[in-house]
Amino acid sequence: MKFLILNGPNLNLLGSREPGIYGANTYEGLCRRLESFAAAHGSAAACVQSNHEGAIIDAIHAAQGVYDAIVMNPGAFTHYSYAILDALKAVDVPCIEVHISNVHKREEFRHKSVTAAACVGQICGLGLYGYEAAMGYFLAQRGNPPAQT
Ligand code: CA2
Repeated sequence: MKFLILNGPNLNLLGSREPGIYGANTYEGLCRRLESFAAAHGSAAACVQSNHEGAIIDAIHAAQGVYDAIVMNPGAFTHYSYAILDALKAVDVPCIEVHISNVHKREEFRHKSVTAAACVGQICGLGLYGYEAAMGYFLAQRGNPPAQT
């Protein structure tokens, strides 16, 4: 499978601040980990991160016909971007929304996702493993489940 791993605003700062919430791993480390996970399952992962809503929308549009699945952490756009919701609805590429932290244990405004309605499902609170869990779901759907570790 070909995965697009799409991360939104501020996730490029992973590992540099707020390790109590987001862990100590860097964004680059996350990308290498997910590329390795994909390769170990006969797949490929491309990582894209942007702090700009329009660039995320462009990446979703460009995924059509190129990627089999999107694993997306829209960052704070999760909570208010109807434009990203519409972009997900406009393409045929299935998406799982991932949040590193358990948004339901945090501020009220983080409890609502407007983008999850266009996703197959949502994973939160599992740290960086959530991205692999989402990829594992798609692999299993394709009859190629990841080995249990
Ligand atoms: O838990 C998540 O993955 C979030 O999507 C992260 C977003 C936040 O706005 C969502 O409510 C939940 C924020 C990402 C900020 O990432 C940082 C990473 C390291 C240092 C500072 C920010």
